[in-house]
Amino acid sequence: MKERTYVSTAAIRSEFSAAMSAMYRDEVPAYGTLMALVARVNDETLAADPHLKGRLEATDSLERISEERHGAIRLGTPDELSMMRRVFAIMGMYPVGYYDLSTAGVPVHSTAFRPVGDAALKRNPFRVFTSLLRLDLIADETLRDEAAKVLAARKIFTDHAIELVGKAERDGGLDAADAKAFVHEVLETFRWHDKAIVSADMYRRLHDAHRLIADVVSFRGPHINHLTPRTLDIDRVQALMPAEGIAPKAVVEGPPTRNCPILLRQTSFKALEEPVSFIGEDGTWKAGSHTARFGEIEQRGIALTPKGRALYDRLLNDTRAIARPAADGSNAAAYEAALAKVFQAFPDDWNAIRKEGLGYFAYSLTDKGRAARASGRNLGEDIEALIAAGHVQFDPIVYEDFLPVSAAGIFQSNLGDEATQEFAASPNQVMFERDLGVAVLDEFAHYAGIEKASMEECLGAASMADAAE
Ligand code: OOG
Ligand code: NI
Repeated sequence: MKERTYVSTAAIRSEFSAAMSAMYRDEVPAYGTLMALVARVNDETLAADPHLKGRLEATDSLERISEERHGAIRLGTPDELSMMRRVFAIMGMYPVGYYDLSTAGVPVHSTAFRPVGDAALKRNPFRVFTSLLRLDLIADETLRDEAAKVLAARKIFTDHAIELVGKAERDGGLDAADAKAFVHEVLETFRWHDKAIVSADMYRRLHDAHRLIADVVSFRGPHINHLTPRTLDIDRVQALMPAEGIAPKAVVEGPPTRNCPILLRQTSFKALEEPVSFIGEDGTWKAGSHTARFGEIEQRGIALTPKGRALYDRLLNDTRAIARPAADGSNAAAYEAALAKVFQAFPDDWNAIRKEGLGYFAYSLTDKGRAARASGRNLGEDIEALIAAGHVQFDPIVYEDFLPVSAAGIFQSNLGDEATQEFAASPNQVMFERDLGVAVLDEFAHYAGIEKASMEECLGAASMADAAE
């Protein structure tokens, strides 16, 4: 029997990410402008910092950066979420982390689908921040029922996409022709539709309950609402955006500017008001508009340990107790000053971060360490001694996930400036995981695993009895 050859999940993910980027650039030209700006700033940053360039090259991370992006979608029902999980699994993307946005006045909870494991991330780290609408947080029972009815009737996946998912699950993969069709069919789910599936009146009522509810319920599918390229210098891109005709939000979300970047910093530009039409009583279309799609950039830093993350969360809270960024940007300077001051308590030196157990690192032999090994010396297994002797180096492991306070800030900046709604904090990870169909993965365990594997490999290489290569 002829052996079937399947396309790797990573190759399908790369194809899909590229197809999505092309589609969004077509639909939202400002995204193309932002991509060009980010590419330019990344080139300039690398030219000015040969050490950074060298380390990115040595850790196989340089190539992925220009290709790197994340997107976001908002789903309406548990069925949509569990099917989306099966779709992403075919691209090697799994749900990592649980984000409760209800505390921030956004009636959703979320996870991020992304590749896990060092090799898959280096190949292509495409991620999708995926939210599920929480109708249970809508007070108006009639509206809640109407919305649920509209959502139950829509089909966000094409029949062929669903068939191909079943086939991939049964056979353990897709061949080249099926993989190509899969990318094409799944892309349809993320496409923008300018014809709503509700009337103007219903849209208005949904919108009045919460703008996000109108965005999720009123359309045929969960249009991709932004795609975010990764920059090596977010402050520089933020400063250059206005000259490109793009107005960024007032403050960058996340930690302040630092020598040693931690976690994730993000900024976005406001969602565009776009023409849509609503179903009229008599079957005619009624013109209107909808605001959902925006642009964002991000800079990624080191993944923090639970101890480092607790320190980050505490410092962010302390900052926000001094100044909470206003939607209109009026206190941006005061907020940034408070952020910089409070975060002085977070060490800004890689070795200090490492020694205090605040961040995750990948360990490897230096050239000097390799030369010593080649001459047959056993360098021992004392990691601190190896580092002190210059035989071992450590590189920060990149944070691949998201931050709930930042995500809320990004959501809010796109929900308009009307007073934000308050929901009682009601994280419900159990319900989310039931709807998803699996438990979400623990981000910390994942980074710890990458660190541990690098440490074992490095110590093994430093101390093997047989040094001959
Ligand atoms: C998602 C907002 C969160 C991020 O980068 O934190 C997000 C949304 O608006 O649907 O994308
Ligand atoms: Ni985003």
